[in-house]
Amino acid sequence: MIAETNLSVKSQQIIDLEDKYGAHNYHPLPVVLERGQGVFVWDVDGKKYYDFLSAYSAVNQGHCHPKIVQTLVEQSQKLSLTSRAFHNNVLGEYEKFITGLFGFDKVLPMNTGAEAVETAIKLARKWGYEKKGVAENAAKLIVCSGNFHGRTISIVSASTDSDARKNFGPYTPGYITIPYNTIEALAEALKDTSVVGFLVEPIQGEAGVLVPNEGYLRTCSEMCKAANVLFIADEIQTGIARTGQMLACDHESVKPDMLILGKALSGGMYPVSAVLANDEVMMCIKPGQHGSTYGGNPLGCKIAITAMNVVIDERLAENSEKLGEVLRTELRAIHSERLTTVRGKGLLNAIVIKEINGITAWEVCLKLAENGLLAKPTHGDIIRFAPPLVITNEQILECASIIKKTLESFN
Ligand code: IF1
Repeated sequence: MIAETNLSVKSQQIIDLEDKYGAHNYHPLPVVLERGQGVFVWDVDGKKYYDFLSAYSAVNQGHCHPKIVQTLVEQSQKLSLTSRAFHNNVLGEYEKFITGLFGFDKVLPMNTGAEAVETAIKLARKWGYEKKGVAENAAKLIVCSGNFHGRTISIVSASTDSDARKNFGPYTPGYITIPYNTIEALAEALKDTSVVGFLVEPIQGEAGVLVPNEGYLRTCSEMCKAANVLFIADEIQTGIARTGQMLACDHESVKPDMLILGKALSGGMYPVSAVLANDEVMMCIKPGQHGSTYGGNPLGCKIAITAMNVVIDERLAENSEKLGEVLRTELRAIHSERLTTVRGKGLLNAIVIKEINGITAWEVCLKLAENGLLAKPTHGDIIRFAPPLVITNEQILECASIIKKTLESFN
């Protein structure tokens, strides 16, 4: 794959199919992938790339991890889906495993991240009415500007990004929006006694890997406790070892009242998401009040158990912590007037590109792809770098030199 103009015939034919028959809800980089293994992906012409996006941190365990594939193959030939109309022999095993791993009484299993966020919003409201005593239909949720929590109507109703929300109204009411990483704003919002929860990303991913001040999460969780408001951590992107700890909240020893997981919970093999909470919150939902056809299916549960054991057995959080430091050090040593900022935690990082002579982050990503590294810009000038957590020190150093070479090639 080289620049947008001269793709191989094979790649162009495949892209033309998407263009003609598929919704245009994305603008992908002009690369057509066919195979993935570990930190590498190959395009249809056999060109090999480092994957520095990891499907937005869903393949933390690396592409097509053999142990996760094996679980998929085995369970899919036994029992894939029963619905929750009946019990199955896997769900209880998974629920015990995942609640024990993260330290909560119970889990509500869903499929996509957005579904889990919607579930958390419903749980917070239900708890607010039935336990906190908020007047019916008056519950409010505090969210942060710059948030990304998914693409459903109730979630984009909380968004401050015009692309995410414009012309999708009327919007779901009941949100108070405050600036991210600003304690005073949270203190003010918490004075409203109809607030039931504070929904926050420990690091704002889509906003461009915005890492809050040291102590922000701890102070927020303490303020929420004092105000009898649920601290709800959306760890769909920051969780599962991505930032150098199992959860980004772990960096400050913060235990959220509700934990939302997705993406790498299943190692990129199958949509699995989850909301974890203790009984005071979780038992507010009674039979028939929430659910989903695939939620808690035996195939997804088995895959999630294997995917999480891979994270533990291969010590991916430690690797993420160590190699994140290496990557940021290497990137900060690059002398390029285009490279203005390097930021991140663990292996969730981003650089900010200053446009010079019409060279934007998009052009940089096209050139990175030519040089064998896949990454994609967000919000125009930010490039997120998030390789699978199985990457080695040698590979990180090679990727840093690819990034260095690419930036210098524009000089
Ligand atoms: C897209 C990025 C966007 C998430 C957090 C919930 C969800 C996501 C913190 C919803 C999903 C994905 C969605 C995808 C691009 C990517 C993304 F931040 F990761 F880069 F959009 F902001 N909470 N993030 O990051 O989970 O329903 O997708 O399973 O929609 O373009 P989902």
